[in-house]
Amino acid sequence: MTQQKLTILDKFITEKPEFHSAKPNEICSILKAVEEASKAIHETINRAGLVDILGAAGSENVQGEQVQKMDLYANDRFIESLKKCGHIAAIASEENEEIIQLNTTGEYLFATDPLDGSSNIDVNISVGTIFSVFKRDKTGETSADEFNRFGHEQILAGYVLYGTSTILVYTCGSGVHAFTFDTKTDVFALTNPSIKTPENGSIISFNEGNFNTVNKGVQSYITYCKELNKEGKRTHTGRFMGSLVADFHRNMLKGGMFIYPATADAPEGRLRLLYECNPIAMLAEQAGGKATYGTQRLLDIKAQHIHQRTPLFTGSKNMMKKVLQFLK
Ligand code: AFP
Repeated sequence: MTQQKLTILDKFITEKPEFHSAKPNEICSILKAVEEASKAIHETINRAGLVDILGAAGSENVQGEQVQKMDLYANDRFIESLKKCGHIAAIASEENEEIIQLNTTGEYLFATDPLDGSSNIDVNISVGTIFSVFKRDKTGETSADEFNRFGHEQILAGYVLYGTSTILVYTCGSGVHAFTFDTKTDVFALTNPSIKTPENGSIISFNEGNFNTVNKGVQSYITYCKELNKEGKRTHTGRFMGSLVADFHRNMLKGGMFIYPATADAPEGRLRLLYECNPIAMLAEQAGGKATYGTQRLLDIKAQHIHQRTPLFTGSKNMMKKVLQFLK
């Protein structure tokens, strides 16, 4: 195997002036903090079972879900790294009921699910960190209301996928770029610049266990996906890992559709707007796909509180066009 000559993340972001209202050195510093925290998480996840990090921590988060030891570890790493970076005023994290104040002089707000899909760690399935950044228009102590913004106001969004390799994917509003963590050289190197998602796809990601609890429109679309073609062959393939970052990443690269609609158990949807759906929707659009909460664009929702939930439909342009016909 020959080692490829690849651009490293730090060099790429300083040389690519695509930050709109944000200053390149500030974005660079925030991404470096993300890099630092995710390297620590990568290392610990890879040693899960060898070190005491598997299983539940014995508490519930604000959503009433079991907190995993790894959730707390990941949350602490992000808080630590973002505090050091100096540009983040406050964090809204899935793991904390209230926002976490970091620096009164910070110019940005950071929303994160530090470890999404963490119930999968015990069975060695991919998990991810999801993050979203807004620019502030004031300084001083942050109020939780400052996070009540439209998704289209995000200036940086991304995720880190801890999978067969660890990949950091981000967008600053002009393209989606992916960097793979090189454990030999300890850097994230550009492996997939300017990702464009296929306009068509055949993957459908939906938790079938929810079928009888979703509305008729979603049911009809799922039934449509199961129809056979004239040759009696399937037209779609089902893939759902229960790990949003992994499901989205696969669909973005291969072409597909991820659906987590409102259900009887979760009438407002299961996924969180600020730190799951907003960043995923920005990435989807930047890669040429679409994201809605039904028939409307997801990035046009104005958040009302930091742990707000929303339905999510995201994927390839033509698949999204099709699902919308069923939702009307
Ligand atoms: P956990 O972080 O609690 O494992 O939840 C993962 C997640 O937020 C998202 O990654 C999945 O797509 C979704 O929940 C799966 O939810 P269901 O188990 O209800 O299908």
